[in-house]
Amino acid sequence: MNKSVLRKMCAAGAMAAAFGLSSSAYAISLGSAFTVQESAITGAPANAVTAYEMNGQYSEYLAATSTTTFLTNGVFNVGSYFDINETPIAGTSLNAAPTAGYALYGLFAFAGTFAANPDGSAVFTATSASLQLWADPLQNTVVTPNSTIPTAGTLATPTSGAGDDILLATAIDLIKGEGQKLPNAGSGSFGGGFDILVGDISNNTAYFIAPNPFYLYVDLNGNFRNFNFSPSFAGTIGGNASIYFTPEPGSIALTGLALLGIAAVGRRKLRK
Ligand SMILES: [Ca+2]
Repeated sequence: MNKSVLRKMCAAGAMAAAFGLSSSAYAISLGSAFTVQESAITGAPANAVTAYEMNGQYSEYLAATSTTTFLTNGVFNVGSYFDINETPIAGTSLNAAPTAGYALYGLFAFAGTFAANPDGSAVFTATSASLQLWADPLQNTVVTPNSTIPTAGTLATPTSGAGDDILLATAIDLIKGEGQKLPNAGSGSFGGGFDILVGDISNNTAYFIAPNPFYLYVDLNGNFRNFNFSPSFAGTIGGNASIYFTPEPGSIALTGLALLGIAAVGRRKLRK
């Protein structure tokens, strides 16, 4: 087993642990394969891409709305699809030159509670989340996080170039959402982040071929190092965004039952 696969499996285990999910179905399904058909995007040639992750950069505006509650909204831009070894997949139209090329971006808004500690660390618990994933065929959309405190769930609005954009997925159902800021001293390159799992996704099935339906797991690792909790705070944080897909647990359960059925049939055949 190569290191990246091991890391992926450990990451899935860590996600499951972070979410307090004892179900092995979750542990094995986070970061599972998904397939998109690029010709669903205006101008892109037919090309079915099977990937394990969307990876890119994000920016969010994070603000306290009281000593215990926060709101954040942000934008991520997908740089590449990643394969199971976390290597960018070549030969796709994602971020390729016009007119075949297209961009992908996401908009998110989370609300919840937080607890700040004397050492500068803090823990966030999301209580609501909304997320949209968009394709930008002309690669011309300009959108940045709302830098004022919006209403909970309000997504950033593009300032230009959104007329050609195609809505690929919408989620308003928070399954689980947690965040943390590490202590001020000795934090690493990022120092904090959010892990958000959303479901009840309405998606463009011409683009997202499989799995359907799916959950989206958004892993944000941001530069929280200079973010000062007093505990009042407001500011912009940027970093790395990883987006994973996972079949909805209902479909996993059905698949598991189907596999059990196949196994049972196999044993019966062996006995004959
Ligand atoms: Ca556009």
